[in-house]
Parts: sequence; structure tokens; C-alpha cells
Amino acid sequence: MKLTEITIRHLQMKLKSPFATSFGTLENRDFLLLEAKDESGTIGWGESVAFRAPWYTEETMMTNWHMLEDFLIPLLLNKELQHPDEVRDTFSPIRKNNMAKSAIEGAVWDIYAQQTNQSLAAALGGKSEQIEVGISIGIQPTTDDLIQLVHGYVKEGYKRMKVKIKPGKDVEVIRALREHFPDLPIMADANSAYSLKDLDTLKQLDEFNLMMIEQPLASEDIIDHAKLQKELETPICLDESINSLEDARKAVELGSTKVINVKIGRVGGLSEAKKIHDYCAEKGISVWCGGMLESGIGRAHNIALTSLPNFTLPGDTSGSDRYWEKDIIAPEVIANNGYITVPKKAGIGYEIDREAVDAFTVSKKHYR
Ligand code: OSB
Ligand code: MG
Repeated sequence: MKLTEITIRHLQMKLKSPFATSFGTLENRDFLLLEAKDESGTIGWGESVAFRAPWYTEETMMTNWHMLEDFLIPLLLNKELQHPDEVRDTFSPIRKNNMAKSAIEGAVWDIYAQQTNQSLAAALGGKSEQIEVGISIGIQPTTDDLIQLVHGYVKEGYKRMKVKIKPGKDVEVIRALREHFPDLPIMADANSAYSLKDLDTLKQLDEFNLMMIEQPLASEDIIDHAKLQKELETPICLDESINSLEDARKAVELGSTKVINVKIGRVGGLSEAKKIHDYCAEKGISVWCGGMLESGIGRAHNIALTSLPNFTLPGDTSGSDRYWEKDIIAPEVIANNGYITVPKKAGIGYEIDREAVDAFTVSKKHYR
């Protein structure tokens, strides 16, 4: 296969409700969508999960566009590929910029799966027919709001709740939640809002039997995470700190993490995500698939990845209706009683709703 034509689109989709984390609040999801065509006319789709602003990692939607236009697309256009794993090697001269690399690599995986007449899940080696998913809930104005929301999601069948925390919105919020839901699997995500100076606060969270605490410290702090894990009973899960298999190896060897949140975009694509999955399986480290408020296309890639056997913990890839009035795929992703069925159709397994794509498109550019 070789890519002969690529279209980059900037889409803007309004979230059903604003999503607040320790670093800010998002009302609209702006992202890049990649449509790639190969010489036989097969079309594959990929999504860049970078946000407008660099608060989650250093990448942004526009740095991704720049990297794709000026470096990544020129490396890949008209290059003969036998397997999607070769994209990772092709991009190896370009440092980092993982979300930009992943967007185009995802489209190549989609084309490869279609041409080998298998689902993306099967192409990756995934076996699960359904995956268990939870919900990630942003910081709420009041604790009552949070409890109401959790009640609603429990009713919908979601069985694991992840709650965003930040200094001042932590111990008391989690205490109230635990009192209302004594047996519910709950976890907390700090998005790097703390440092070792906050050890006392973080230790107080041990009282609430959390499944894990996600990324309490800064992304570069794998040494401090190792120190923190020695002081905490609650397992630490790293998100922002893990950008490659090498990062995962170092964090595991140091004892900085007991669980890893794998995000395809953050680690540079499906091939690297699979390597991290395989390494963790070998080391007895559980993994789960994180989310980036994706449209249906990024969501479909997450579902396929999650079908691999060591994704033993529920991920953040909830149903389309948790985010959007209307998604850009058909059918939309449906979570039934906390489970999503992995599609069996060739490729990402969902049709692209081109009318919806056009409706959300702010700008686009073709490359050939
Ligand atoms: O830290 O996992 C995170 C959303 C945006 C940026 C970072 C994170 C998140 C989420 C939401 O937690 C996951 C989702 O529902 O897609
Ligand atoms: Mg996180």
C-alpha cells in the first residue's frame, strides 16, 4: 500500500456539557481529522487528539497541522508500505509530536485492516467481542452536582467512575462520593495538579478504597511518583508521564506506577500502544485505554485497541451520547450496561457520516 492523497480537516464539535479538569474547562472540541487514500482507492480515517491549547501535553491542533504538513505527510506520501508498523519507523527521524504521528498512522491501520478484510481490532490481535468502559467526570461546581451525575451514570449501567480532582476539590469531594456509593469502583484523576508537598492530602485519599489515583504529579516526575507510591496504598496510574514504551519500562522499573493508562495519541500510535500493552502483560501491569474526548473516529480506534487481552480494567471510552448530540459515525458508539460491542466489519467498523463531517468542518486542505 502507498498513500497517494491525504485531506486534513479542522473540525469543531460542541460538547453536550463543558468538561473541567485541574487545568481548565473545555466547551468545544476542536481537532484534526485525517482522511487518507491509497493507490487502490481505499480510504482510511485517523483523528488527532491534540487540543487547541497545550495544557494536557505540549502538542496543539495547530502544531499537529504544521508537523503533518511540513514533515510527516512528505515522509509518507507515495512511500510503499507492507505493514502499518512501518509508519513508526518512517517517522523515527522526527522527535516526539506523538499525536500528529498517531493521527496519520491510525488512517494507515484502517486501510490495512480493510485491505486484509478484517476488523481493526483483529488486525491488532484483539480477541474481545465486547469491552468494559467507565465514565470520566469533569470537576463539578458542587459536590451535589457530582453525586447527581454519578447517580445518572450508574442508572445508565456504567460501573466504574473516574472523577477529576484538584487541590481544594479532592478529599472532601471523594469522601462525600464514597459515602453515597460505598461499593462503587471509583478512581481519581489529578492531571498533574499536585507535588510531593501535597503528600498529606494525597495520603488522606487512601481512606476511600480508590481503584487508583491517576497522574497525581507532573508528567516529568517519574522519580517523585516512585517516592509517592512508597507512601500510598492506593495504586498510582500514570497517564501524561508515559509517551513511549521506553517511558513505560522506566516507570515500571522504578516502581512509579502500578497501572498504565494507554492513549493511542499520547504514545504516537497503535503500533507503540500495542508494544506498551505487550510489555505490561509480560510484567503483570494492568492497562486500560484512556480517552481524549474523541469523535467517533478516534473512539473506534480506542475500541479496537481495547480488545487486546491485557486491557483488563474498564477504560474511559464511553458511548457517543455521553459527549455529542450527534457523532460523525454511523452507527454511533453505544455503551450498553457499561459494555461496548467491538465491531466485526472490516476497518474501524463504523461508517463515516460525511454530512456530519462537513457540518462540523471549519477548514480543510488536500495533499497529494
Ligand atoms: O486525563 O484522561 C485524562 C480528557 C481530556 C484530557 C485528558 C483526560 C481526559 C479525560 C476524559 O479524562 C476521557 C474521555 O472521556 O474521553
Ligand atoms: Mg488522565
